[in-house]
Amino acid sequence: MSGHRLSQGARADVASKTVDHAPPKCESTHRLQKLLGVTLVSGIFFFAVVSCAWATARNNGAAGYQDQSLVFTPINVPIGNVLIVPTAQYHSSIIAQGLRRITDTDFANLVFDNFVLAQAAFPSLNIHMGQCFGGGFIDELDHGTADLPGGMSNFTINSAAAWSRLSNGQETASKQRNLYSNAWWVQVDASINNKQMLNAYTAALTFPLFLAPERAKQMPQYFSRPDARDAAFLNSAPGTKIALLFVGDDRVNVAGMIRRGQSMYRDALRMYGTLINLYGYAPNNVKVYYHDGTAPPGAPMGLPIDGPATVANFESFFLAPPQVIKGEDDGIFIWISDHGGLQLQFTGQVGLVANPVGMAAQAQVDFSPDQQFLDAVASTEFAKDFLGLPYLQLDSVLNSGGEPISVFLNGSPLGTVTNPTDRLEFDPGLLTSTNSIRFEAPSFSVVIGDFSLNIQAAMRESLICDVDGNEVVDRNDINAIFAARGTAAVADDPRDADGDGMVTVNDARICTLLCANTNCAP
Ligand SMILES: [Ca+2]
Ligand SMILES: [Ca+2]
Ligand SMILES: [Ca+2]
Repeated sequence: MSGHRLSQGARADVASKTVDHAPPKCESTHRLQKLLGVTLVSGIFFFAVVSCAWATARNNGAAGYQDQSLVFTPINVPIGNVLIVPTAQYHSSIIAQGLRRITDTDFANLVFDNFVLAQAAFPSLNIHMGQCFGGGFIDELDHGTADLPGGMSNFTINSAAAWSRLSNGQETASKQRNLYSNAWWVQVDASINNKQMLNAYTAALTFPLFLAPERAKQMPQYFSRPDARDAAFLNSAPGTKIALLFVGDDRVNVAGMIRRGQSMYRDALRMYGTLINLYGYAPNNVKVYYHDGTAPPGAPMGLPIDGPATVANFESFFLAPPQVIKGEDDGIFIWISDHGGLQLQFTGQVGLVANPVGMAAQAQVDFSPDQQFLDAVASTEFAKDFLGLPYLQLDSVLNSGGEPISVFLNGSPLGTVTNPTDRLEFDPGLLTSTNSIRFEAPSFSVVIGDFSLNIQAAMRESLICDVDGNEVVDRNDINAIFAARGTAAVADDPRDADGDGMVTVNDARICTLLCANTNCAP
């Protein structure tokens, strides 16, 4: 069963009528939503959103952003001693070095605790999320977290992909780039366009090299509050300006082989140059954390890397910023070019119960994920893009005896865990529209706390224009497109670069721009 979702048109109307400028207190309403799960009627959702709305918030222009927090799954516990009723919610994350997660909630709390609650007035914040699933970072900033119910008041965020969608890129020789990040950078690079925030987002959507089929798959997202922020530039704050460029991992999965890439390094290099040369950021005020701290072999020089992209270095930008942030005159820019992760996070406490003599103690949790999450885990398009297999992680557990806990997904054993951070990988094909997770341990002293199902994307190379599939766009591909001109495109047709359903001369023209070598030489 899919989750309930409020129509975004209704939401925009509500926001425009609201006049309250104070951060509304809505965390308790969100808890209520979570607890009520699928039994919640749409009228209550409507009320909850009204109570959380800020004046003049903008969602993707008129289209609305895809709100990850309004997606819920029904949870049942047919076996077990329910101490705290389990609920489930989707979260997006940044994947730092060591494949560690920085979740959307972690991120929002770092911003709230260090840059909002610590100041007399809100500084301004501009965020670019280039990674997969990045749209899932919007809802925490919009609705708030337990640390700051109601969210913050002075920010823009744009993401390359909606919360359940991948962000794609290209590793073709000398053309390494993340498709949306590159399109957005072109817009904010003052030597070309010098775009305001909403304009940059809108123009990036139709940038010729951010091809229509990719645009439709990725569904870039935008949100600002108040909508006066739409007119902001990257340097619009008159006071101190600091920036974080963070690339958690720069590898690419090509035909199941994980290898070092350059696309995100080059993205970071371009963005850094624009901040320094065109928007007047002081080099010392721009922190760059990239992959393992070293530039990829063969890449151009010039990116001053401050260290590896670890969780600790990410946090250090907020805990000890390069220059002190004092208030509303100051501006913060956070830019992520990364892989991105997606979690289905279960929160609650279920005790194992004793079974007949001689059998292990058990608990079982049944759930039905949203179709968007299933697609992200299980579809053939997504499966080849993983940095690793999906995994189950026990995020908290009461296990005073250190007992081995065996975990089963739909009857298949995933393995045994004893420590809360142990990961159990699973075949994505195991997950279906209705699932059960069973925990077994020798005794019934074990209590299962929070756990999560996780996927981590690797950057996928765009297949557009590479007709013969040799990972290079060259004249052989262009000739094949030209030869097929006037015919109908098939599904995911690499020859249909503009996505209009036909193979035409225009597709050949676009693909010529993507050739790796001069004159499209092979
Ligand atoms: Ca989220
Ligand atoms: Ca080719
Ligand atoms: Ca076409």
